[in-house]
Formats: sequence, structure tokens, C-alpha cells
Amino acid sequence: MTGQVQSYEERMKWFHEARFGMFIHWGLYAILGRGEWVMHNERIPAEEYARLAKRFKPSKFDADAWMSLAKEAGAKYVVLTTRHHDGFCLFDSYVSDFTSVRTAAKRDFVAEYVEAARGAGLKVGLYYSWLDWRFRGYFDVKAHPESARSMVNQAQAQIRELMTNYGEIDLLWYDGHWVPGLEEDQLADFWGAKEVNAMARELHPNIIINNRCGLKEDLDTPEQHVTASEPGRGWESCMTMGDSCGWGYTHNNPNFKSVPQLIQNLVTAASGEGNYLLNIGPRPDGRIRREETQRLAAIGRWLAVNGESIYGSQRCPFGAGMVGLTTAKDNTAYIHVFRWPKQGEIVVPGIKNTVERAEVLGTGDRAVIELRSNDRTFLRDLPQSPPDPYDTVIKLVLDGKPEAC
Ligand code: FHN
Repeated sequence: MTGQVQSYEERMKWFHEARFGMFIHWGLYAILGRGEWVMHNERIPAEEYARLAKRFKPSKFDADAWMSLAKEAGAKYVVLTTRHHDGFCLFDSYVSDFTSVRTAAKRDFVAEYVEAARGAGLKVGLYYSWLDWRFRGYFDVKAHPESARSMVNQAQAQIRELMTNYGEIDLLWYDGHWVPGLEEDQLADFWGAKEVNAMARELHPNIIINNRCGLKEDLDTPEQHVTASEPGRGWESCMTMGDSCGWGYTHNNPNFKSVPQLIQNLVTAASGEGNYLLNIGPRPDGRIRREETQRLAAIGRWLAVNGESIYGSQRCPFGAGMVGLTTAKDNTAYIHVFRWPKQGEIVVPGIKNTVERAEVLGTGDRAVIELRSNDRTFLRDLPQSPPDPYDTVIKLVLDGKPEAC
């Protein structure tokens, strides 16, 4: 593949600029509608579970529609589960018949997904689960060493197929590297992750690889919580839109997060120079449920107005007092107001800079800036009611890079 090997900072540049991605958990488990752990949690025998492949003929699958939803949401990259823990591949593999190409669907969904993502100008991420519940060697390596070995061999071969057969890949999103009975520091050797990642980097010199392979690699991946890594270290919080019972399609998933919750998670990630990878679990026929499309569209509308405060955001050395969070970019700081004060006056403590202008993104409403004791900057004469119901962003143009005091 193309391109000079870039430094870590250079390789991570698009990722930091992106800040928001769409995660897609899709596969046979969608048919049962009880989440992607159904085979394991209901102890469904592998041969019985495999029969689902006969019913997996997603008539409404449209990769372009998925990608336009991601674009509409303001996402800059996508990550699809090419294989989850059940071992079923959404791509053509020469080391397994348990694939969407060699069963009823007779389609290479990864090929269609990659093409659609590129066509939409989105960066391409591939999720791959190392573990495969079909191998009894997974559950007891010592008792079934041959089975464990074949599981490892299959994983290594399939990662090479994904790195070879689908053009330029921007992000390799591993998962499921944990193995019963093995310690974290034994996992990289068990999977041969060092050699596999060297192969992936050989084929894709600027690829970003996450830390779910027993090695740190490029990216920390907190799950279902938004927790920053130390400055300079790439991190990305992945999260379900519903509660954590299912990343894959779940029939009756009552607890969908609200739009303000989702936007505030995105802002929390951006304020720590991290990314937010928000998940959808498409239906078995390929369509995306209304609860997910509506929330993504709402986030997209918010980003259309406030995106400058998120994309490529940097940490801001001063906070937003009681009203929310801050992000920054060059000589600008952004006050994200989650809790709009009744009197239309906001106090931002600890700004060392001179605030040259303060205006509400989207409406252009200007605030009167007043400095008071204890380095308190008062932003007054703001509208009485919040210009944005989810997060009103006030842009502070400063006399230099943001500094705190
Ligand atoms: O077991 C998986 C789970 O099904 C889902 O894929 C998440 C997504 O990050 N990862 C694992 C749980 O940590």
C-alpha cells in the first residue's frame, strides 16, 4: 500500500481531527435480536447457532445508506464488526466456510462497506474479534491445545486477508483478545500479536491499531465510559446508544440514551482530546432502527452548527465553572453550556488571556465581557433561555493560546 511511514503524531492526525465515529455491530446474532453475546449467554451449541447463517439474507442491506447516515451524523470514520466472537465473517475467507460469502447471503459485506465508506469520504475501520467461541480450545487452552492453535492460526490468516483484500484500511479495531486462564501479559504471545501487527503495518504503514491485542499500540479504548488518557496518547471511548445489554440488534431495548447525554459524551471526549465511537446495531435485514437514526440525525444537526468546537479540538487549560465543559483550538476557547443559567450570565473562572470576543455559535449572540476579582470572567447579556437545548457553545476569541490562572 501507499505512503511513507509517518510518525505517531502524523498517523494520528486524521483521528484527532475526526473526534466522532460510528461503530457498527452486525451479524447473525441480529436475527435473534437479543444482542451479540446470545450464543455464549444462552449456551447455544455451535452447530445449532451456525444454522442461523441459512436465514441471514439481509434484503435491505445498503452500505451507502449506512454511510450517508454516518455523514448526516457528522461522523468522520466508521468501524464495522467484520467478525465477532461467534466466528461468523462478513467477508470472504479462505480459512473458513462460516462466512456471509459461503452461506445464504452470498455477499462480501466488508467489500461493500469499505467501498461505500470510501465513496462517502469516511475513514475505514475494521473490527475483528480474536476469540472464537466455536473453538473449545478458547475455553480451555491447556485441555485443548490443538483447538487453541487452530483458533490462533485462523485469526492470523483472517487478519492478513482483511489487510490484503480490501484496499487501504485506516483503523484496525481488535477486540476479544482475552483468554480464560491467561494473564494480560501472556495474550500478545498467545495470539502472536507482535508479528500480526508488523504484517498489518507492512501492508498499511499509516494504519492505527488499538490496544486490544495484549500490546499498547496506538489507541486506548475505554468502553461505556468516557475516560481520558494522558496527553499525547490517542484514546477513543466506544459506547452503545441503549444500555450495555447489547451492541448487536436487541428487539426490546428500552433504555436508549437521550440526545443531550450522547452529545455531552461526545463533548466530554473532545474536551480530553479523545474520540467518541457511537454504536448502532442494525436489524437482521440491514435496516437501521428509528431510535438510532433519529439520535444520529440530531447529533448531526448539532455538529453542523457547533462542529468547530469538536473537530480537531484540544484540551483547554481552564474549565467552564458550573455550566459545562471547555474545548479549545488555537486562540479560541469554547464554553459548552449544558446547564444554561436563568439570568443569562455565565461565570468562567481562571482565564489568564484577554477575552476579545464572546459569541454564541449558531446565533451570533454577543456577550458582554466583564472581568471581576479572583480572575472571574463574566459573560453577561446572554439570552435568558438556552439558544441550543442540548449544549449551547460560546466561542471565546482570545489574545493567544488559552492559558489558565
Ligand atoms: O464482548 C465485546 C462486546 O460484544 C462488544 O463488541 C464490545 C465493543 O467494544 N467489546 C467487547 C466487550 O468489551
